[in-house]
Amino acid sequence: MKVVLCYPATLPGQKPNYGLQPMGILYIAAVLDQNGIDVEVIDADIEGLTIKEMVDRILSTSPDLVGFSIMTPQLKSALAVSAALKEARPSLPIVLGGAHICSTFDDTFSLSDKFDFAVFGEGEETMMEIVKKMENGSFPDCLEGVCGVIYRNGNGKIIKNPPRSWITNLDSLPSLNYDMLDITRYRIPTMVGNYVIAMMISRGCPFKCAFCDAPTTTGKKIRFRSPEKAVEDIRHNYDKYGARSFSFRDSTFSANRKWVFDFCEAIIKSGMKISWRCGTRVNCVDDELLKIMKQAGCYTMNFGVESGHPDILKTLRKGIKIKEIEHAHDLARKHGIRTYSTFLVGSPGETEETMRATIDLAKKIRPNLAMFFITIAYPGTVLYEEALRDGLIKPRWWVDEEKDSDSHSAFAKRWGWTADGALKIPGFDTELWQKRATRSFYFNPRFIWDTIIFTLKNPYFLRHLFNLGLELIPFYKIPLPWKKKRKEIDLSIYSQCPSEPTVDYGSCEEISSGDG
Ligand code: B12
Ligand code: SF4
Repeated sequence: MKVVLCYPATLPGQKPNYGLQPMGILYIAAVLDQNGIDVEVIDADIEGLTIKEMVDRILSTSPDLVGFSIMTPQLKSALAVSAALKEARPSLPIVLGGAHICSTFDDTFSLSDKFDFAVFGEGEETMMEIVKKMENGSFPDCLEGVCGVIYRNGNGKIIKNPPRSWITNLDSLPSLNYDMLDITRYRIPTMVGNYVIAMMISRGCPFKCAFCDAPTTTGKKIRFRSPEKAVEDIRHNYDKYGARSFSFRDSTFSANRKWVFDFCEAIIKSGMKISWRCGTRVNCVDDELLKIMKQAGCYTMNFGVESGHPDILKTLRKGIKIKEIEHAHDLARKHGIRTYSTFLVGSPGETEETMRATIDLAKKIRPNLAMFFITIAYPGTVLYEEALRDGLIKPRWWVDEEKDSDSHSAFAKRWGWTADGALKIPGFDTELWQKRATRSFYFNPRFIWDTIIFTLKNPYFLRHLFNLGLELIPFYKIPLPWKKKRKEIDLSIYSQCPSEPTVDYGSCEEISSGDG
């Protein structure tokens, strides 16, 4: 049986300069491969494939089962490709999985009948069980009772099976095989080296930030791969590909202090000279911890600052104080760890005054890079429920949102810079303030000076500056006579389906019920 797993292009036909390996499908592929199943992975996003190219590429592999991994912005692209695949091969089974499905469950069935089933929660064990059952039984009956699956049965009824328990022992998972992709394509502006390897060493997040989907999609209880296994994985990539640059995408990398110490000690002991990036909370770091992280190769740290105003931090349930934000940045600077800090613009209650506080704080803490993202209420978050209740968003805004690939650069779309799904805050212009904050931070003489000095010492950074410039300057808006407006996806991909939309996405508890 041949399984093809695809990470669809967010903006079909637009190739990004930056990106990371899609780990969700790489994990599923690793488990299938370990069990002798013929599996192929296609990252259509990094390749910037068009809808037609995605369809052709998938069909050329003669698959028996096709799976798409989607975050909310990739839904339409996945449904458009599915519709075209079904037209070419009506009996080809298609499955959806990923963060969007983990937070909306059966909702997508009410938008399209061009896919057969969806997997919510972790996909490794579920996909393995499905593939075995498909090899021995008739489809879709074989999906009956498989935990973590939602499917349309022979009578067209949508059946939601019980959730699957989270995988408690992450050491039971095989290492990822990056050979399934061309690793040299992957890089990010915050890291050194020609390419970077993405890894996820823990899963889950115990915190409760109102805007974040991580606890919903990966569980509220944090689970770890052991430091030994994690270092073994790094060693494998270090020896096999000569990889020196790693991006750890764990939700809160330093949530467990002891684990970080053990991990850093194991890296130091291994003698590997690597650079890595991780993301964490400002109140999950301290002097001693940052010291050992730096010794182990921590190069950049992403702090979720979100706002410079205590009221907004409170509304967002961030659970951090302004003092802690300042202290964490001071400590990182002391240890020579670069900081990349992320802020939100247009949260509930946002005003010009709260935004000024955010801009002032951003300049005061002097991160090496900063991003001002527009606050988006993703399904499955507390923010979604509250914004809906307060009339700040439309229900299922991601369905109505017109995706016009000419109106945003791929970078803006992929890295959450766009206003699709922005909250409608009375009297506050979110896009204007996003631009203002960005300009104010990057045109600050102190930032320019710090960056010039850094670039002189680290000439590799020039390439990032050049690439970022290319991504951010809106060349795509220039109306060249030979350029056709690329509007591949329109709302006609939604077919009339028998099922009702799921208005209440349920709480995180629904999927966490299998939690240990
Ligand atoms: C890495 C990452 C990224 C990378 C993605 C690179 C890539 N090529 O994958 C980058 C930085 C580019 C990115 C961008 C964005 N991200 Co992001 N990202 C993450 C992060 C940190 C880890 C995701 C991951 O790789 N997990 C590891 C794998 C193993 O887990 P997984 O993906 O959940 O996959 C498992 C299951 O979902 C399932 N599964 C997944 N795919 C499939 C497919 C099939 C067929 C099946 C059966 C099962 C299945 O099985 C997998 C294994 O168990 C999560 C937060 C977190 N800590 O989880 C946010 C997260 C997924 N991102 C999120 C968001 C909002 C975004 C952005 C929209 C905006 C932004 N600023 O972050 C953009 C959109 C990108 C796009 N494609 O359009 C949200 C998702 C919200 C949603 N409803 O979709 C999350 C949860 C973070 C959050 N704060 O809420 N992101
Ligand atoms: S923002 Fe960070 S700390 Fe907060 S819930 Fe999400 S992953 Fe956890």
